[in-house]
Amino acid sequence: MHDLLIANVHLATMLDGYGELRDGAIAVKDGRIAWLGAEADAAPATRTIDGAGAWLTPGLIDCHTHIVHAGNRSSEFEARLNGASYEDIARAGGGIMSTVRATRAAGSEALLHESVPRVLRLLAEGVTTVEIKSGYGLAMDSEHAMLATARRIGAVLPVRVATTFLGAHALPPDYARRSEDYIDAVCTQMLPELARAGLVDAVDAFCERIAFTPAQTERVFAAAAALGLPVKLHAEQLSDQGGAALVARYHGLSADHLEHVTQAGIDAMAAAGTVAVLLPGAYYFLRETQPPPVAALRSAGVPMAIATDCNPGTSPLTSLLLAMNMACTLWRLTPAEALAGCTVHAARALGLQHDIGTLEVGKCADFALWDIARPADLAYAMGFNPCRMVVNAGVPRAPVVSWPQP
Ligand code: DI6
Ligand code: FE
Repeated sequence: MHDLLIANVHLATMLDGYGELRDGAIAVKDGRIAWLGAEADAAPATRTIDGAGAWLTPGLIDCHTHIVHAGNRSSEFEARLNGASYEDIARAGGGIMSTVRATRAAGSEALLHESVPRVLRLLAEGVTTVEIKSGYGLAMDSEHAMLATARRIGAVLPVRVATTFLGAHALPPDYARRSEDYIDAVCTQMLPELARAGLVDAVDAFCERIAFTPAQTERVFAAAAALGLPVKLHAEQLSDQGGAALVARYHGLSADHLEHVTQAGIDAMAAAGTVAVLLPGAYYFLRETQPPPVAALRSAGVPMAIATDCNPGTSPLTSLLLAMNMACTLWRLTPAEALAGCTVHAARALGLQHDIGTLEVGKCADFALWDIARPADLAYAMGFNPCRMVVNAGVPRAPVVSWPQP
């Protein structure tokens, strides 16, 4: 006997496009998908939920966020719109270092309490897995606090959390003009210790003129490989650094941003099976004008994921549905590609494709139920949330989760 049957639903399995199965039902046993098929063939279960004609998709996956951080940068946003220059803001101590200062100063409790409301916004829209990066600590204790907070979020809220160590995000002021020394610390102290503490699922870096060089990035990747950890990369966001080819050489899970990626980078990703994680929120917020080469990625067969990049500086975005809409309107992804980008391909970008991202027997029973007429409605609407119910590993919940939980 199955534990749970959700009947009277249309399924988007996300196998081959939407993988539509109308007038279907899905059964769960021990937190996993035990059966799915036509409503008429469903066997009785211990508990049955009437889906009342809703669409059921895999739970959404936000595979690139910096959602754990303290403070925000709205004053910078406002100053810029009142005519302040980048230099004015930097002189006033703004930019990424202001978030580093706020994150270092916040205790673990404050970090949790500031971050949870953002995560709740994602959860209300059917997100069941979120990736969370460090990178606003840039020192052992504060990077540890960020990753431990990410793990706590996964323990206290109904969401699976994948952690990513992004020590090579920016050069901290205490290492000014000593970037090689900082990369030494990242590779020989921070990463090994944080990995030993079980806080690191993957390793990321920011390879860019304003951050770290390809050679420094490669040192971080080599350290990750030595620890058996998968890598991903902020690549080709502002300029072409050859980062996509570099991360592909390390069989990376993903190359993220990619506005400036070349055909050689795309070919290397296709050969390695590296996912392209596209981040329309940052493109929009920075008013970038060069879109990622979606047509070339598509024709090379590189899977495209979509994520919020939720961060206080370049993408203060906590709606994965809006990111889907932006990917379609700004870059001409199809609604089916956008939904695949937040399910099947996002799972692959986290190395979790065996467990989540599609509706298949044996996979984890993470679902979102939507009051929509067709799957394209998810990418179509802006600022509208049709999520009716969410299921985390077989456990149904309301979309809106209260905090602190009763
Ligand atoms: N790319 C970005 O857009 C953010 N980090 C990165 O690697 C910027 C982070 C910030 O400004 O706080
Ligand atoms: Fe990012």
